Amino acid sequence: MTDCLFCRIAAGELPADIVYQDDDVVAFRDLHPQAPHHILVIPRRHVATVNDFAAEDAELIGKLVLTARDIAGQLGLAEDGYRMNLNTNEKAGQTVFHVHLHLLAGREFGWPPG
Ligand code: DGP
Repeated sequence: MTDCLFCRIAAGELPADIVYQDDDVVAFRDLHPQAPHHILVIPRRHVATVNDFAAEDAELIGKLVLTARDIAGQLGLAEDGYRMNLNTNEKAGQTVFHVHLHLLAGREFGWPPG
């Protein structure tokens, strides 16, 4: 059994509020939301950080973004605006080492991010 938290969520071994899934990606609500809508979109396959993607993963990377875009649209958030974020390694705030794209919406966001 893997000890990767997000692999286990993707496998259905741990509970999560899943909003979308297919053969390649899984999207679920963040346990500690930083905005009224905070959804994580992950590849099913274990990839620790963005640094570990290969050139051949371009389609999968695109799918993470398009999945988040489509979820934002389905939730009626497209016009109001949303943010996507990929934290990579500790200094950038990555705490779970399975790539996850944050989709945040439902409030105003500052720039630059903290
Ligand atoms: P990051 O800091 O970029 O690695 O984001 C990790 C996110 O994962 C953080 O916002 C909290 C969320 N998270 C951590 N553990 C769980 C969990 O067990 N379930 C869910 N749904 N989210 C989790």
